[in-house]
Amino acid sequence: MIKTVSTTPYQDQKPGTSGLRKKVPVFAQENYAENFIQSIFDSLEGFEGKTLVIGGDGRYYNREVIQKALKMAAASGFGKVMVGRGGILSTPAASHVIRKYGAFGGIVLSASHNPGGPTEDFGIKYNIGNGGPAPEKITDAIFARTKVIDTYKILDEADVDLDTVGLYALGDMIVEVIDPVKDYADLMESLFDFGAIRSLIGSGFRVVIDSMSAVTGPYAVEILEKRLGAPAGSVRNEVPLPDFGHHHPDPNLVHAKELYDDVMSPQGPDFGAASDGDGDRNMVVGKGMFVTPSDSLAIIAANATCAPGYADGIAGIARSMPTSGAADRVAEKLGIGMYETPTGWKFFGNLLDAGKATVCGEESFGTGSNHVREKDGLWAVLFWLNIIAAKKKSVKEIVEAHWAEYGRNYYSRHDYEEVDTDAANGLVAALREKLNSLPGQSFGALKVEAADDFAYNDPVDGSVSKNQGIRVLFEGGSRVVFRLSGTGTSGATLRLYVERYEPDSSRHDIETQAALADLIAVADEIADIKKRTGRDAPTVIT
Ligand code: G16
Repeated sequence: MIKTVSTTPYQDQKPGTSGLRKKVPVFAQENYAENFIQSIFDSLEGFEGKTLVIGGDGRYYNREVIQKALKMAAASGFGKVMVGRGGILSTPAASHVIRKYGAFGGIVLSASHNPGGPTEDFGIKYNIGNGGPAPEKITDAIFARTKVIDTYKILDEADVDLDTVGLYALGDMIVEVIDPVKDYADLMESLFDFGAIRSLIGSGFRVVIDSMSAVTGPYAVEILEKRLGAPAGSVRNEVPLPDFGHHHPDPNLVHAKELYDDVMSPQGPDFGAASDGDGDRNMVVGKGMFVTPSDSLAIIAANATCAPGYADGIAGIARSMPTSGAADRVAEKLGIGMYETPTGWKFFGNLLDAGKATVCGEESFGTGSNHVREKDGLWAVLFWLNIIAAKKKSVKEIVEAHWAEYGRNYYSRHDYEEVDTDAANGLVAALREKLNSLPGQSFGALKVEAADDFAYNDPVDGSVSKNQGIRVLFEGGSRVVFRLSGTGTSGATLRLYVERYEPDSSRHDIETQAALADLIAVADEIADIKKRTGRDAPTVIT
């Protein structure tokens, strides 16, 4: 029976960089999740009788919201929902399932790299039929709806058994519980040379993946251990836990430090990789070499033809504005298009759909391609293994050869987390005021060439996105960028992105923070970071 429930709107349901992310106690408020889900459905047209995909990263509250979403989808007229067994689908796997089965769209339940647990983070995101995050015009419509919603519809039925693959009836709707791993693993096998990677591993090359007690565990075990023959135990923290084992499932030098230290130790593995809560981020570490996400994008693009799925070459590269310009040099050499978008994977969707870009990447440990419409952690790991197998070189040799050919973009991001929101907004407002006066000013040896607030004109649909980050560009190609994160759930997070280009290969072995020290000091001088945030140092440096 369909129930229509009266509700009152919440005013704080504005989707951020990637969907709505809030603490679990916020989501657990009466009708909070229901309001948002109904607002999604109310903002869509023509889905009656069609298929919706639902899956999440298994974090705390995942199952509860999936049951609500299933009953609401049935009450709203969807014909079928495909849901991963146990409520599990990694974000890239959800994107693939939407595309493969021609679904109308999908609901992805995740707060990505943010911690999970009763007082930690949860999130809901809507993906459209191309498998990618909904563009701003849809998220804006959803937000507008959340502000006025007064009823939602839900089926008054028992919960669906999510733990057994099969078909179930829910009112007039069919629920298909699917194996969350198989379709995705098959896709990876179709893109990469599994034979070559299997031989590499068989020859003694030791690979370790840290799934950080998050969603990629079952995927990594199936692909790395079962299909590629890596010894059992090569995937660590492989069981997804609702609280990620109290860890922060963010694959970076701070939260995946144990893995990093292991790979760097003399007796450690040759290659290490980690992924985040929902499986779309990746970190790649080789012995003696951490690969920055920006370099990873450039190197994957430069060597794309090593992988069978990209043997015919790539059409273009896209990166978010704060991502380093390393990929730009590759695009220039290959004579292909290069696109600079705002932060947020949703901005790549149009470029991928239009065939303008084949590979995309972001400094925030995200890399992916046109195989799905999300960034894809395991895809990036497999691409690296494929390149290593094809070139028969170590990660370090591959990275150093790349720098020697293209120059090195020294790059780092400094995060100031949980800063007072007014202080962070004040810092950005003061920077905006200064933009016109900065060009021509010198700070030591650094002279400002240009300064602006990044705006993006989408070349496919003509939409314009303004105020996407403040750039201060110096003569010689160095730059600092300031942005407030759109994914945090408490206070504000100020991100400072610092980049310096060094063409001279005799200067490619400087420690990153030392290579960027003058720019970091100038960034503080220009933005008054320490004074305005009251912090002496960033919380996270990547
Ligand atoms: C999300 C988005 C990414 C973005 C990242 C950081 O990643 O999908 O496109 O780069 O957040 O965004 P911000 O700097 O606004 O915090 P994820 O992995 O959290 O979904």
